[in-house]
Amino acid sequence: MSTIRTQVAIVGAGPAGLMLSHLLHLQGIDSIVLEARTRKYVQDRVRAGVLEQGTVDLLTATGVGDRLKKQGLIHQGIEFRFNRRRHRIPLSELTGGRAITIYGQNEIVKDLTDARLSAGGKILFEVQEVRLADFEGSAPRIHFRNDGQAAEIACDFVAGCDGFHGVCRPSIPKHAVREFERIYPFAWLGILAQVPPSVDEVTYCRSERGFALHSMRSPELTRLYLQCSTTEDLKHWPDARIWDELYMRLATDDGWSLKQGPIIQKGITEMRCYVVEPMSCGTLFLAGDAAHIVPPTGAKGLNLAIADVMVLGRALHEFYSSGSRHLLDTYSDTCLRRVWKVQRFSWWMTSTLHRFDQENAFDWRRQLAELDYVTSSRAAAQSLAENYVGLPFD
Ligand code: FAS
Ligand code: PHB
Repeated sequence: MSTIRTQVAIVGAGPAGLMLSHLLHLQGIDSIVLEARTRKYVQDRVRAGVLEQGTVDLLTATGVGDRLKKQGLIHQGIEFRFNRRRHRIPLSELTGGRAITIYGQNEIVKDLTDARLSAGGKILFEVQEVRLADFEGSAPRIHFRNDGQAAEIACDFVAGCDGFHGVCRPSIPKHAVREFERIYPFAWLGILAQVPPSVDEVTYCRSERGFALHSMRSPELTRLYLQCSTTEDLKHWPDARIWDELYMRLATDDGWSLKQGPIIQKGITEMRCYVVEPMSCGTLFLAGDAAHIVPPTGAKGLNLAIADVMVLGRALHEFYSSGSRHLLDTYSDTCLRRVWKVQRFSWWMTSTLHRFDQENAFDWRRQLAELDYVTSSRAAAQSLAENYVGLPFD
């Protein structure tokens, strides 16, 4: 069996794992990334699309922002729709010029993978049976199979960036962690359509028939979501039914209309809130969806993953440059402060814009009052805008 030596072993080639490997490379710290899927699979996987200002600034500052700069769509506002009326939240005006950028998560994964491989970085795709060992001690190891051969990595630290369904978090003994969870009684049916967007900015809609969201990926590609039940079966959603439902939910009284086109991708996304505390155990550090899940209503999952690895990258740099473990020892607390604020915002967006089975007429009116307040009070709109473009890093 071959043993590979590195400083930081990273499990997962999603945005968290790849960004961490990139940050460590820029600081002269060696890492290896293990990924269960093929390169094509992770690069084609349609997920996030909204980047906070801080995420864009970090990608640009670390030299992987060229394509983002050329192809990203900068939005200085978002729109809320309710009672068939449109209300714009001027994000940039309310946050001193900060904005969001529309750029697909899969494009970021492409940019980071290219940057890592062209800099001689090591990413092993299609590995199997990843198993962590001795991470509670000072000499962690990762056992795995690569091309059918048993192999192991000996390292100083393990970064668990393997998402919610990975192996790193479950490797931590149950008694060493506390879990916080809320699962919503609905899901999102998401589509990617080959048609120009019918809105200029990301549009959130609360309608009698349920939530709907109009987003995009480019001037030719539209991304749309609608609230559906958790037991929904895609075969009961032919394209025509999806467009009809979106048409009805997004409708306004000012003549706006929804452009329709070929649907090239469909998927159902569950809606859950989840946090594990602490986000580290010995030499194992969790980042991104491996440690926390937010419902996508606040567009925060990817941005939170990047925020985590920015903190972890700094902590590992401090350790390797000065021997101090201070930032490593405070990594979990530092990240959790932001995680819980983002959980709060994502919960607010989800509970204000979706229909709940158990709701009554009072809840319905209260939701409307929430939206009326946030679209008519500058103070409330500013709070929303500050959260949406991304809270400043501590
Ligand atoms: P990821 O899940 O992206 O990556 C983990 C990687 O680990 C995967 O490549 C996986 O294959 C690999 N892996 C898993 N187990 C392994 C094992 N045992 N061995 C080796 N590798 C393993 N977030 C936003 O900010 N904005 C949005 O607009 C948004 N929209 C979303 C829409 C949808 C439909 C979904 C599902 C999510 C959305 N999110 C959004 C959240 C999403 O972007 C996640 O937060 C983001 O992918 C988290 O990145 P990672 O933590 O890197 O995890
Ligand atoms: C997306 O563009 O995929 C998107 C936008 C906003 C969200 C979630 C997803 O809240």
